[in-house]
Amino acid sequence: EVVTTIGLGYIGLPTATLIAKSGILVNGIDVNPKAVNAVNKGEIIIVEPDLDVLVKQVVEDKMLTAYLEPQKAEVYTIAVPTPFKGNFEPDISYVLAATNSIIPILQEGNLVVVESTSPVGTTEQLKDLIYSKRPELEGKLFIAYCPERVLPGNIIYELKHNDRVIGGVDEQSTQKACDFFKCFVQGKLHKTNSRTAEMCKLVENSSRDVQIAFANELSIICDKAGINVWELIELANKHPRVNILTPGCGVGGHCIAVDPYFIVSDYPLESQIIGKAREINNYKAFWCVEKIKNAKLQYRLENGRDPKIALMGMAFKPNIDDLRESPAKYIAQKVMQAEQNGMMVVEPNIKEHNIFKLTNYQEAFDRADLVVYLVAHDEFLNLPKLSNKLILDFCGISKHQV
Ligand code: SAJ
Repeated sequence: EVVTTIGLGYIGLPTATLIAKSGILVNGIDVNPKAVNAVNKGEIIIVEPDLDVLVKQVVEDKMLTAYLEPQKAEVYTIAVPTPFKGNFEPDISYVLAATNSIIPILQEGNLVVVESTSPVGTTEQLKDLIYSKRPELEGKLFIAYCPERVLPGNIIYELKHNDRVIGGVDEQSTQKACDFFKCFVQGKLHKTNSRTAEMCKLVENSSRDVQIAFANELSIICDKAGINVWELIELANKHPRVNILTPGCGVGGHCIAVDPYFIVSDYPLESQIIGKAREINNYKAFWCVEKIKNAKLQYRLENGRDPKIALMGMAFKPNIDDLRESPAKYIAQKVMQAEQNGMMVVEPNIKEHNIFKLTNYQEAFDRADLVVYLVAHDEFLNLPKLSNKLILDFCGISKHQV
């Protein structure tokens, strides 16, 4: 059996690598020549623990080869991005383009699996597209949706061990896709139809978004009520059936801050909580900017000069180097607009940045009058909890009241 994987990004490359590692020959396809050349040299252009060693190994063993153009295979997997357009509508043009690119080479009995996060109905739409262009294949292909659920930073482990939801456009497709995933996934495989599988992926991330919005809303309420939200959540979580997540400076990344819009845009009237959670999580970053401005004013009133501000953390979550859709970066940009000189930006997980001059975290802390914790990186846990500095803790480092 030969597999062709379309898309060699954060999901496609680890997936291709793992399939190859299980002894199946894999063609990895990407429109980006840089990605293709890197893979063929056994290198990677994304940051993910353990991936580099595995890629090198399967490429050297000639089990994985990258190409710009799709290659014939028995199984095709599609793992390309689905961003949203300006009006928050999902943009499935990459999935359509990937499908169009394999249509001419499809053969009877082939399996096509979509892994990209997609609005409900996308897999059926792809089925119609394929059969409209290759009517002689109607009913002779297997087409399924199987979303990816891995956590960036832990992809290789989760790819192998997470349970998977597999939804075909018909029962035979579901079964065929299950047989394929069995080859390299150790987690349980759960069978359903394609629409349920599509909705399941969107709901998983929306559920987390809603729960984080609850924590973020609490942090804003507690600020007004003069209650320390960190203490409050710790206490409430002592209840056996309460499990409140951690407030932060907003929700970032390319999944949780994006996927709920795929439900809202198709079901705007029905998705009240999901839509509101997005608003709250977006508002939280804006609220943090206002808090920083107010703290600065307060400092000026009390000290007759502006404070030196240290913004601690820029990534979209702790202990990673990924700045995509990062609320901390948004906050830094907003604060910088008002504050060019007295501001230091810290991100221990990256060496340099094109907009911000980065300062070492210890040095920034020592020099700052106002310390703003934006991301709970491990490094910051070692900094003094008590000091004469003004502290704004948006992510629970010092557990100061915000
Ligand atoms: N966050 C909080 N408070 C919390 C937890 C998270 O503010 O208590 C923030 C983070 O700082 C970050 C954002 O939420 O800005 C998202 O981080 P995350 O760790 O919750 O999730 P991602 O985006 O790295 O990965 C998610 C995962 N989905 C779920 O946990 C339901 C992952 O399993 C998915 O595969 C991934 O989205 C994806 O690709 O869809």
